[in-house]
Amino acid sequence: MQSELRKKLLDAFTHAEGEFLSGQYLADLIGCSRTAVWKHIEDLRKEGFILEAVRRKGYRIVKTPENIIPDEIRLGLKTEFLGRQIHYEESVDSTQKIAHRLAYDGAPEGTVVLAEEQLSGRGRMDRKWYSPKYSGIWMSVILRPNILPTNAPQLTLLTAVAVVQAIEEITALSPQIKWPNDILINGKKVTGILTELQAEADRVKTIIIGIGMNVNQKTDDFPENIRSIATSLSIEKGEYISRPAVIRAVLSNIEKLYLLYLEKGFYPIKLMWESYAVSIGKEIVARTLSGNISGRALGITDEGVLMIEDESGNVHHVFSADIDLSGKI
Ligand code: BTX
Repeated sequence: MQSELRKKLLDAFTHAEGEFLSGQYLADLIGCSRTAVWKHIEDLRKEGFILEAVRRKGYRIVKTPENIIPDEIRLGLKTEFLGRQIHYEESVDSTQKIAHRLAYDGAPEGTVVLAEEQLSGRGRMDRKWYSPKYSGIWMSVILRPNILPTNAPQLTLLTAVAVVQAIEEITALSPQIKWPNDILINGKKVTGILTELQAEADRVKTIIIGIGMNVNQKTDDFPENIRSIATSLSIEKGEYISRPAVIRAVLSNIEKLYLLYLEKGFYPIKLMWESYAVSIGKEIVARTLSGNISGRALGITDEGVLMIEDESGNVHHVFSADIDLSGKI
């Protein structure tokens, strides 16, 4: 949208002080058709403005874009070390990249990288993670546990539990986990987790946990290729959700579970994880790089490895895969 048009529209809404402005009024004001007004309103929505449209009344602004202000997060944050250092950016390629660099340069454990948008947000196996401006939480967390590299996937599962508990606390929704890293609500993906390592042969130096949470997107905001599989907290709850509140809850739950993990090991986390897992006891197909395995998901091992029992009773250990819950190859 031209910056002059944008300014005229925003000025009009500012003067309206939350009252509705009709489509015709706005069309006259900026000298365009009502359809063009609607397009401009959509542009504002993409920038993070929350606009209400009501037939015969017109449009009004409910909320201006909410930047995540690091101080606002720190203010109510009940953690000892997680999120005490927040590296905040408006727009980045990927928060993972920045976190890797900060970790390499010696950033303290608990440092968090947050961005309003990612231009090349990444998922597992070089997949893309769609991270539009202002509507989600795109964040990477730096941890330095003294564990073996083979145990690093446990941190993905730990983070999944923390995210589920945070969503429950803030929205009272009941998410489920699909092994290893998808958080689903009503069968659709609301959060993805990507764990990356800086490690030596026998020791983890740093774990970078990337968390992508869809918060205030509407269904139409998702690109067509993921519209049927993705959802946001706002879609599921039917209301606007404050991102700083969700961030605080996620960070404090990660810290709580991480301290428990360092003290007691993975077992208590494993029990919690299994209580949220959607696949356990079900017929599933694990699509791995070396082929498909179908059978009943038995649970996870103490290392966080998925166990599947096939038709002949053989138990397969799956370290990395995409899970299909339909049960058919
Ligand atoms: P994944 O490989 O399990 O999921 C990636 C797949 O999920 C994509 O191929 C696509 O089908 C679907 N997808 C892409 N974007 C979205 C979305 N916004 N909502 C729902 N589904 C989507 C999951 O990988 C790990 C994602 C981690 C993202 C965080 S964001 C902060 C950090 N920085 C970064 O670059 N990645 C992580």
